[in-house]
Amino acid sequence: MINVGVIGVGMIGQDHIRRLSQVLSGARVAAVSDVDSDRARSVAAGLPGGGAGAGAGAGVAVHDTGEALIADPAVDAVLVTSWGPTHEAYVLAAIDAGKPVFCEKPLASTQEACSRIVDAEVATGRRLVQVGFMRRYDAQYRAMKEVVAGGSIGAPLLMHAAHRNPSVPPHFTSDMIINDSAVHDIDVARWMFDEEIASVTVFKPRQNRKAAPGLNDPLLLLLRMTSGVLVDVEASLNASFGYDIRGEVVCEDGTVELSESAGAVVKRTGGYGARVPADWRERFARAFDTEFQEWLDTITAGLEPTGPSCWDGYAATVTCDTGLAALRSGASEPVVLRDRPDLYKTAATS
Ligand code: NAD
Ligand code: ISE
Repeated sequence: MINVGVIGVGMIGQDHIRRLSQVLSGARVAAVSDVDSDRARSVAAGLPGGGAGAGAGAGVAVHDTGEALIADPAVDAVLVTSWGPTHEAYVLAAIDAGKPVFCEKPLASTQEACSRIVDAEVATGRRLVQVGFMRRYDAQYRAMKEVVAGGSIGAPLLMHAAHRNPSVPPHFTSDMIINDSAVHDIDVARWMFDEEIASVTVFKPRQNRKAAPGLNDPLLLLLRMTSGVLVDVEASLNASFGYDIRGEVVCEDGTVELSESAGAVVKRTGGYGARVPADWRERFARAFDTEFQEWLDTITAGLEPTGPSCWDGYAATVTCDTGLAALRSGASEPVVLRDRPDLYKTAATS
């Protein structure tokens, strides 16, 4: 049984706590921490053994700081689900403590911070960190990658992708369309074709009337892979009708695409239809489950994580930064990465 400590118990933190405690096997939430201490206490109180103070036997400990949680000997592994700019300090502290750490995206919010994490992990000589790019665990994306890698429909030429959110909170900015939303599509492109992104161009279509003033919604990103494969990504924030994730890879002898729906398709007089997911929690629920079960299984076996690595987190953040530069310049901007350390020479398997 892996005792997991969770730092940041907001929306996704609570969703992951639910899956760790109620859906998956082999884990127990042993401790929580949040700058909002009332929220941390209330989340702990809702868990089996909850309500107890820090260090209290088999209860769920509530720590004042993330650092105290990481240092708690009762915590075997750390889950970081706090705001992006706070990730670096917690991931570095977990590496320093020699504890496996699962960090939600982004690994860190600047490329310099990601690079410091890469250096710290490389210095230990082994992987301790996994980054939360859950699309790699989605059954449809996995099937798509298998077809592309299998070569049965020839070499890939293009990928079309759409990432449509029904709506976003008022604090959402144009930059966040790239580094909070499209970062997933950037990771998918790198993983799908097992190669880096060479350049990014960003186009601004006509603005959606539902978008807040000044918000460039939607955006169209054009990613050129090092092999020349082109990936276009429509990133929309106010699709209204639901959370719609689309992907199609065009190869020399055929195409492969994500299915319309994972659920049942209903036909009735005059038409047919299926459910559109309400949000990312619904669309990727099974992917998150698989992501965490595989992470727990590797840790339990004493192995290094096989999922998205610090290198993947670093490359995604650098590519997002390049996208921000392209948004401002209107030109194609080159992605410039540091040398890939030997620890990450083999691509993550998930
Ligand atoms: P949220 O605002 O709902 O929750 C964040 C929580 O972290 C809050 O409770 C906040 O009080 C707490 N917090 C902030 N700073 C902290 C600190 N220094 N120490 C401890 N706690 C702190 O945000 P969210 O939507 O749950 O997002 C959290 C993270 O998860 C973000 O990095 C976000 O990008 C990521 N995320 C990933 C996905 C995905 O699809 N993989 C989806 C949503 C969010
Ligand atoms: C959110 O933070 C996520 O990571 C979701 O997967 C993404 O679809 C959404 O656009 C982001 O805001």
